[in-house]
Amino acid sequence: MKAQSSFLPVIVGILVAIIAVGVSVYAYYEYQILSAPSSVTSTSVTSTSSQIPLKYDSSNKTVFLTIAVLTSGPTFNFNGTSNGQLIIYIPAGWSVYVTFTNEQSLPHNLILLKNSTATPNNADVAQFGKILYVIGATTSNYETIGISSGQVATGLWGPLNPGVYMLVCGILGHAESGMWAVVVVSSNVTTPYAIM
Ligand SMILES: [Cu+2]
Repeated sequence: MKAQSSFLPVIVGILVAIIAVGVSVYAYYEYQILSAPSSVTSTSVTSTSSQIPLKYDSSNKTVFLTIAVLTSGPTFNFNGTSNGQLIIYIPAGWSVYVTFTNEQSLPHNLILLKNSTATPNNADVAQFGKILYVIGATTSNYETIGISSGQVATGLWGPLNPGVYMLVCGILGHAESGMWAVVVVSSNVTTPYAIM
């Protein structure tokens, strides 16, 4: 009995030591997680979550695309993006049903352009591409006319031939100020999606 009781403080001491080591290891990992650079985490999340599936109806080869000019972010934006950040991928020979909303009081329109330059280089979009479709204006008044203040306009574009196109606002200077996105029509695309 005497030998057993003298072991007790030793056992308690060992247990305390194990708990102390465990707590310090846990605290160290917590510290590592909390002090990890936030940019590392956000970069990996962005690169994996950037592919956005688009709604479509394969029976009539139509993609449903919603483009909104937002009041947040860059002034000259499509869905909050500017300067070609938004890239839309469409299967070859499919059509696109576009719903265009402008939440700003500043008027905007939406044009599908077969562009001849990589980026807009003129205030008039017709100077750097061929206007194929216009929503919110016409092919003759697109430089000044648009929709505004929550108005919605729709259009059906296509069927579209394979190629790279530009989505622009036709109002003078808007595309050059960043209001443009990219549309890629390709037989390599089977399911429509966008990245931004
Ligand atoms: Cu505009």
